[in-house]
Amino acid sequence: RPNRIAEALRAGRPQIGLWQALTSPAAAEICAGCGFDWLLFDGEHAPNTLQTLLAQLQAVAASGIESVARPPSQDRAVIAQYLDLGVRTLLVPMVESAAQARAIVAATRYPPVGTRGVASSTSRASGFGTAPDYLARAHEQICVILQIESRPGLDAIEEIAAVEGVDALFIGPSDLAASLGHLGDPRHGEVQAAIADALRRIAACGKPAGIFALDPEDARARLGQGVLFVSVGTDIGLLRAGATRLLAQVRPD
Ligand code: 3PY
Repeated sequence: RPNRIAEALRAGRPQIGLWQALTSPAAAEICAGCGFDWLLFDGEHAPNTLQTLLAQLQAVAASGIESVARPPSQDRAVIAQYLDLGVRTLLVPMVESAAQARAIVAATRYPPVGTRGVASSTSRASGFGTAPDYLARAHEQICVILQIESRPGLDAIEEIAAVEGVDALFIGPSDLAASLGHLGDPRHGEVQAAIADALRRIAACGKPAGIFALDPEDARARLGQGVLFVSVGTDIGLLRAGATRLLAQVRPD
């Protein structure tokens, strides 16, 4: 099955997604039926284990939605575990140099091109060893999206974008704000100016860009600017907003 995110990014088609941080297979299954292009399972800032990640991948498999996962780090062993579980699109945090980008891409490719360890019948990705051409063709279905979310990352955009196998660059506004001296204030003018400059430079490199939108208006604006991979909210945010609104509608003042 081709990776529809990779195909869409190459074709310039926007991909709108939702961040899953509850680590709940039921929440993922519900959100998978809502029409988003992708769901992201967050291993960096949500309490996911490999087991909860697997359960969520299984819960959404029947829906056909594309799953994205963010590993907690750039560790090659963790990336291999995510790929073996069947994650095909990776969002890798805090990339700050071409050397890091090369190592991440290498972690997603089998030797001699890369460094990914070979699992056989133990890997869900290969249909537990039943997909005969998995080893030869895995790289065709893997989409590598790297996060630019620090001042060194901004400085290295061109060299990171030039690394073969990098499919898109994704701005993390919260970490970027922190790195630029505006912790907790991603809407600060200096942060927003840095994001605008970063998006222009990513486009000039001919790479698709992604971003974690701050609200629906921000998401629409980013899509209008040609940002293709846009996260528009989180399962936690939706639950909190819905529950708060419901109570306000029925509790007497
Ligand atoms: C950030 O905003 O820093 C992110 O990584 C998205 O959650």
